[in-house]
Amino acid sequence: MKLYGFWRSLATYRVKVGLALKGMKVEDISIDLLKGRQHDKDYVAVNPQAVVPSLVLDEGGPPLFQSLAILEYLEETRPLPPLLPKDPRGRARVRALALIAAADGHPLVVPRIRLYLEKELQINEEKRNRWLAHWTLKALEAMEAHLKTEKETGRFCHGDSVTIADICLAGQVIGATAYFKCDTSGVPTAMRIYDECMKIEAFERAHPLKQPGAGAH
Ligand SMILES: N[C@@H](CCC(=O)N[C@@H](CS)C(=O)NCC(=O)O)C(=O)O
Repeated sequence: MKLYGFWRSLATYRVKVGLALKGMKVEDISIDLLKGRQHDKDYVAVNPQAVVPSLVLDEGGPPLFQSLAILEYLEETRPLPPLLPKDPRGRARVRALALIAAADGHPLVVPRIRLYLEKELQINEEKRNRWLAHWTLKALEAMEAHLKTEKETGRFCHGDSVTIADICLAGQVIGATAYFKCDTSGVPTAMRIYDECMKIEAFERAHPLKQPGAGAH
């Protein structure tokens, strides 16, 4: 399999963690988002949305896209270890927590949004940075509100084993801490769970700042 991604990409991080947890190996292909390579003709042929990640399967066929859809595909094709609980209600909770990060928080800080704020709306760097930190923390606070009160929260977001919610939470915390320097003191449960995740090799080794080329820009 080939994974088109980028060291800094949190959506790529989600897929890398999922693949590692499932014990699957991929060839990494870097699409340099900071140089705008996602818009190259060759890559747009892979992913017409011009975003990473995209996963090309060994069996061929069109590449998979959207990190959560890819994680669900991995779950369905390689059920062990499970990344979703068995009960429908638990699955709904895990997916909902994951979506707070992946659908509500993360999309507000991706390169195309940042570029639009800068070039089209002429928003200066100081204000852009406030935007990035604000929306990143908002999503974490929304997750925290569930995690700190709901009895389903355990060592991880849902019980004592890793789920897709933890993968998305970890990416969101990386955005908050490694990129946007958010004050995370108000999200202690999220941070505790993040620390638990980082004890697991799949989470730790996929960390964006540990990828080849990290920090090169
Ligand atoms: N919802 C998508 C997000 C994909 C996405 O926006 N990826 C970012 C990197 S994390 C990207 O490629 N951005 C390119 C751009 O904004 O131009 C997913 O989860 O896969």
